[in-house]
Amino acid sequence: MSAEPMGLGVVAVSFKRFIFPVVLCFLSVGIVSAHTITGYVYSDTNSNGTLDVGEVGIAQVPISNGIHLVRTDANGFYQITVDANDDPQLADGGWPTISVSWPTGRWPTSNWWRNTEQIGPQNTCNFGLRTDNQFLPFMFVHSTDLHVLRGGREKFAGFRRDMKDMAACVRFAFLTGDLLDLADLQDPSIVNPEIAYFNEQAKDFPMSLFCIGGNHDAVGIRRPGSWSSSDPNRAYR
Ligand SMILES: [Ca+2]
Repeated sequence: MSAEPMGLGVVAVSFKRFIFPVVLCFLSVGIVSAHTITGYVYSDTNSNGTLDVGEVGIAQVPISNGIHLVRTDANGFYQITVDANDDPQLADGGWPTISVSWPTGRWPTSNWWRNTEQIGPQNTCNFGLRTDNQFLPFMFVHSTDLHVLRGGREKFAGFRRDMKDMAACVRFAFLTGDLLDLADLQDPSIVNPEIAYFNEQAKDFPMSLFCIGGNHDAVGIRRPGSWSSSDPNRAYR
């Protein structure tokens, strides 16, 4: 990969082979043993997000559990193990997560990552990829540590407007944590409005939007007594 800075937060990139999105591997306190996930990466010719009869596998596509990487075989099949003991930081909450890195000329037809709650007890997970025209220079925006709502609502709203203006030439925006403002240390009365506002601004974003949480996005884990362990916003959810 070669990269040439184009301005604040904008990079023109020539990918030789793969787009490599990164995803944190979130593990659950309740998961204590390793288990294996299997599935296919396939050419989703009708782009419906489902592996249908006649759709074929794609070889040599990387699948990651956030720590380790495997590649699909000649039939598009992969097998990867997730283990809660692999990363101590993940003991705060959440689920093991796997993700696909799609080749140049492809784009996912459904979510490019799944956690084990979404995958379910069958431990099978398929990733569909459609063909995609990708012209050079391939441009995206990387923004980090937004800390929404620090500085007020206008900051993220303004960022969204800027992205709308750039949507014709920028393929996607990539936000890395911290997405929220010290959400690990704050009460629900502060954090939940931040989450609601972030989701509101992220909805129907003017381009594909990829987000990765940071350490302060582990909601409420350093605010004992303020958050229920069953709260759907708590920890890495
Ligand atoms: Ca299909």
